[in-house]
Amino acid sequence: MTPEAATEAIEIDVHLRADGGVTMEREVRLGLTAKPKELAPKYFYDERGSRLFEQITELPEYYPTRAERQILAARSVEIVAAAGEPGTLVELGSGSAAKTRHLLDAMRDAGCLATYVPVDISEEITHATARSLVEEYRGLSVRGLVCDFEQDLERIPNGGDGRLVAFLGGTIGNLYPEPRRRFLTRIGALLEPGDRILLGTDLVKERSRLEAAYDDSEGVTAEFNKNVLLVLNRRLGGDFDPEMFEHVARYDSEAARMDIRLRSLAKQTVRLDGLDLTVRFAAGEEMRTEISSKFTREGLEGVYREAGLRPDGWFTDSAGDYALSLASV
Ligand code: SAH
Ligand code: AVI
Repeated sequence: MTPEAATEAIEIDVHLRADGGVTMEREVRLGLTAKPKELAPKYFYDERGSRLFEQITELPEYYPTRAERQILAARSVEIVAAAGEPGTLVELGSGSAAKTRHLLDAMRDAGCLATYVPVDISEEITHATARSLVEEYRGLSVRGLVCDFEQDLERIPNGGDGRLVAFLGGTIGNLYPEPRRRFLTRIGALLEPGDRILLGTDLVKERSRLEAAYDDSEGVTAEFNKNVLLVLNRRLGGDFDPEMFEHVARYDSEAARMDIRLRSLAKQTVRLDGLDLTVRFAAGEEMRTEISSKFTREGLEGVYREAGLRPDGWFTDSAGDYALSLASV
């Protein structure tokens, strides 16, 4: 494809700085002045953070990506048929869309593939993904959205030719229960009768495997976690020293979620000029940077019900580690 043709096939709207970064400033200030301190996981994903996540997906300990890929490789034809052979695939938190190719292949082979709508907060990876996909899928139109999907969900274009809304990777697990219910309810409002959501969820399993998946022996997840501090330094004029924090990944079996934190290695003071804020950390103080919820089939069915969605498809990998589920309105 010529560069001109590729440019015509791609349209990406960026809505990150529509509010001049005010949301980030407000959220980070609130998080750093709260007790205990907390940062939202969406701030991991600058260009380096997206690259580190890609490395995580290849780690021996991080099974979710492999499990989801296995399901998609085996069941995408069935999923696309169950979704009514949609013309548009919307993908929330699309990242590199590596596994998404299985769905796109199935849509192309069914003769319905027209439009792919990647929705991601990371601008660089969304552009790179769009460029690769228009090269790989002849005639594909990419209508991407770079935004916070929790804020800008309603900007997703209405395909008119049937939509499958994929939310893969287990990213739904990074939302707390109440925001998750609101988010799924809003997705439901976007769906027309016959459209489907396809949700990837990691399943409850033994602590040792979960904790290893989030604290790998090569230290990639630790780097990914600390990357949020570099993002704050760059975007909010901070002077965090990532070496002064250590990565903590614990499974909270009562809440059925991984609890990811950064622990301050000493008593220290951090300055964020962009917020005109000085933050004090005690030695050993922990700041949560992410949760990653794990589900059971029954629990997830309850989550769907609370959001007014009807589960109508359940697919797991051979080891039963991970599930893809379909739901409709
Ligand atoms: N779907 C891919 C990537 C998962 S990583 C996979 O399964 O491998 C999570 C992705 O969601 C990242 O690409 C990140 O940039 C994006 N993301 C995280 N929070 C987001 C938010 N609030 N709004 C939009 N995208 C977000
Ligand atoms: C993107 N999300 C589903 C990943 C997860 O497993 O919760 C992010 C991640 N955090 C640490 N490792 C991977």
